[in-house]
Amino acid sequence: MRANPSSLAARRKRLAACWAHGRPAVMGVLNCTPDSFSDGGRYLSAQAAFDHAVKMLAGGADIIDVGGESTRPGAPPVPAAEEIHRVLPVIAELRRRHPDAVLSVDTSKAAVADEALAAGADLINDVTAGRDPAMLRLAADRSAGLILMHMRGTPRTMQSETAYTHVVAEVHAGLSERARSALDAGLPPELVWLDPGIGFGKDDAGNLALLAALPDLASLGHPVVVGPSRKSFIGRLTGAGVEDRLPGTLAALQPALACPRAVVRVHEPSAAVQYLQMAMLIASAR
Ligand code: HH2
Repeated sequence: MRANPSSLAARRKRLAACWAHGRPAVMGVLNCTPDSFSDGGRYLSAQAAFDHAVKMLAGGADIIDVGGESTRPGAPPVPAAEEIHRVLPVIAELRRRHPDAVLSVDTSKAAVADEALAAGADLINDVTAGRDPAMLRLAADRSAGLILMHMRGTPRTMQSETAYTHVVAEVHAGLSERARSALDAGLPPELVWLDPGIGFGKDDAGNLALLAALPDLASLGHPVVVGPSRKSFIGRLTGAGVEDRLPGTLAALQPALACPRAVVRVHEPSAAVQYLQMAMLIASAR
């Protein structure tokens, strides 16, 4: 089923406006899950999730990423019906009350993405880069944005698959191949966003190398997404506990400043906005 042209035009307009501030766009994480690694259980009720999203929008978030299944290492899979039950009321209410907000659904199931797009989502955030064969076609049919994130294996197995010969070359080649498939399915390049999958089956050196190489990923010609927020590599490298990783998170956003169209996926959008604003002002004063 194709959406009507006026809603497609509105979606295109919202997505293009993500970079209206001239800095990387900030995506606020909204986990409607009982078991996410840093905020599991906090936003399980639709009201708590909605209130948190509104707070993130007020703090400057350009995009709200609503997820109903944790991807932390070892997380159990969630049936599609349960995922839909967790995310749909939140997306529908956000769309109704915040018509200009860019809304993303964090799912790897086309059935969940389908419902979320119908409820008002603009963007599919797929941590499996379109492993569900229906996903690329769905995004193309609906003119939805599609984030293709690199991950080896599944959340259950990924941490046993962290050995690469050349991590940057292999991850970029994998994403380039997935982007090609998305273009072949009919998506235009500006709707295909690429993410190296920080923390998804990479060791600490791999995560650092992929962050440093974010501008090289951007040179493939697509917007890039990066999600280091609060992740365990920051804890291992600095000794900070999960609640105390904001400074390390902000430092990890720095490579996004060198990309023409970047999105940073974070748990504390207002801090990220402030960091990016100041960093841009300092760079332009040089
Ligand atoms: N990281 C997480 C989830 N989704 N999507 C993209 N595109 N990039 C990421 O780096 C990414 C992601 C994991 O973080 P979080 O959502 O906070 O945890 P959980 O998966 O446990 O809900």
